Amino acid sequence: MSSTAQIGVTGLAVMGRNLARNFARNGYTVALHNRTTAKTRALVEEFGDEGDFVATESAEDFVAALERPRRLVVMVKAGDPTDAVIAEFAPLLEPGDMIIDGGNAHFADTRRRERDLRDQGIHFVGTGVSGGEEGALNGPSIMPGGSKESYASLGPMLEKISAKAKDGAPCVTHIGPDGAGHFVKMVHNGIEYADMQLIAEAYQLLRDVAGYSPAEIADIFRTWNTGRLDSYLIEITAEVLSHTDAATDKPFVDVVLDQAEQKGTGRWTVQIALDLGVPVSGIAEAVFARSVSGHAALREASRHLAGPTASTLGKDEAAAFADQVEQALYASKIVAYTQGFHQIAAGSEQYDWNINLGEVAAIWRGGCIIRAAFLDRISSAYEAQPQLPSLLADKSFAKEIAAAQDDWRTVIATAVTQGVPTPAFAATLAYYDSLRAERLPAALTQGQRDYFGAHTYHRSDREGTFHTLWGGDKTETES
Ligand code: NBP
Repeated sequence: MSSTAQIGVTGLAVMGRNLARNFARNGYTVALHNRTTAKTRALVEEFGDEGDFVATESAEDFVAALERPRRLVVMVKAGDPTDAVIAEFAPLLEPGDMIIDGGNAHFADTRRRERDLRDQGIHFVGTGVSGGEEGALNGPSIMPGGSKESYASLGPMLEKISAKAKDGAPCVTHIGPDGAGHFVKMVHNGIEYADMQLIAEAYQLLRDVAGYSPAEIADIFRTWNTGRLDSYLIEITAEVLSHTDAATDKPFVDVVLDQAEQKGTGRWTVQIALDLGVPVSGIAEAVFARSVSGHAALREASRHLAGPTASTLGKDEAAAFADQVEQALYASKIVAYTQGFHQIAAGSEQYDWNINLGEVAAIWRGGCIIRAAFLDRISSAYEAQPQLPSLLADKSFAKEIAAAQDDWRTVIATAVTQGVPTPAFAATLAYYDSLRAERLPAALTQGQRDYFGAHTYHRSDREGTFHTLWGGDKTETES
């Protein structure tokens, strides 16, 4: 077999198949491989005329079809299947070759795999790919980690197949070494959870408090989508809300079981945030909200619990309330992104990745699920001040939140008095208020810790570590 393919894709389920087609449509010769060979043949039969494919049926033939250094994209189920594929292909590769894992791997696995393959001279490029199957075909947002050398060889190809932002910039950049790409993809998904939950809470308020129908709420979201909330998620939310179920003629959203599922990247984001000590409360509440929704038996057993007497607003009040909800949604969204970017900064520091936060925001402007007009603003904020301690420290975001905060508070207060659960709205506001507080009750917490565990405390008026003899005469000792 002659080595003509510039890139190869193994794992031809929806994502791999569409990525392979994307490479081929962009003029690359693509070697194809899948454990079940029927899928390889089906791809060539259906889409063979889209470009140059080299179908192979064995690992040896696949590797032989690739020009050197070999670029081998793995798009299989994350976890053990990825290790199995690496174990199958690594012995067939040579120093300088690249294995590009485009699956949703945990970044710790990516770090392990990169380390193991480095000794063999193989570049392992853990790569986040966002945009679902449509993105994979027409241009995803791509978050590659791995070595600089691998990006020099691979980058131009990824730039070609990636989504392009409105200004034409490719939605891909070298994120950083080893697991950096998969870490950033994980946080992207965490932010996605928060964004979706905030939109869902806005919907619930517009439905239960303002009394709008799903079709009316779809129109409200369409209007919002022409302003600062302009984003893919708001756009598809309007589509989902205006959809009518053909079988019952009811709004689609009323016939779907209200139990949200998850694949795990949101949970990982929160688990890792806890390890890093980063408060991602908006993302965490979004993950917990899905969890609560899935506890069907617990919810059933709790329906009798008392709540407030709820009332629906009149027409004029409802319109004004909808404007307030827009303010609340925007303010909470800024906080959720602030938390996500804090986590990326913390991960970057912990693992020495040197991630450019402005570039991360820039490559999320197109192709990915959280693409939104306001990522342009985040990107500019970090470009102007790469060491920005928090997005909330950016003057323009701080100004917008200042303008939104009265409505933000009113909306959450209304939700509380009406008994409508808005965990992500409330958590993001609490985070905002915690950050701006002159004093937090953490001083009292320190006192309690010192009382029961002699954990010591620091004073605000002088240096040192102190302990009060709580069980004795309450004198203070210094250690
Ligand atoms: P799946 O995650 O459903 O994986 C199916 C593929 O894995 C098939 O090609 C299958 O081969 C292969 N595979 C399995 Br399962 N076990 C294997 C093994 N032991 N050895 C070799 N191959 C094995 O596919 P997907 O939905 O296309 O996703 C691919 C990756 O992309 C996943 O990591 C996913 O998390 C990630 N991702 C998905 C999306 C999305 O929207 N779906 C978005 C972003 C990232 P077979 O045909 O022989 O069974």
